[in-house]
Amino acid sequence: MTWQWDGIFLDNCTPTIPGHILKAITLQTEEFDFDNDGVLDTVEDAQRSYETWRPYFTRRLREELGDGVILIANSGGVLDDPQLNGISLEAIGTLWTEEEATDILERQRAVGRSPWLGIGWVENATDIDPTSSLARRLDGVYYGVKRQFPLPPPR
Ligand SMILES: [Ca+2]
Repeated sequence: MTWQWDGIFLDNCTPTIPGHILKAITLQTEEFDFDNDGVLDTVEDAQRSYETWRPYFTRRLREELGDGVILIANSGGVLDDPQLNGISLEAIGTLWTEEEATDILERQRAVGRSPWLGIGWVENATDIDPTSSLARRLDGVYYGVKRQFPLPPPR
């Protein structure tokens, strides 16, 4: 494979399906058959399947891309995924305290690949100080300012 990128950012690679994604799905329909077995599935089925297969997805992605490709997940919390080089957390200061974010990032660093990369996304003014403080304290952790895009309305 020829490519000009050194890595992939996996948005919404969270421990569970994020609530806003489930809401977007169920606003469109609550009758879905995501495993195509002819039997309707529930949101709980989808959640269990996602939790079971998400680690398999990152493992298979790593196997396909090789060790030289940087994989970062926008994790929304603890992933402890050994296939990743790092994770990003949104809204440190709003959703997470600086201490909670430090713990989540350090857990991922302990099990993840080298080079380690962590990212804090600033979404609110109250995130600036704790996110920049965390980036100064922890090697390999950076921060950026994220622009929010609202989900499109359901059809
Ligand atoms: Ca089904």
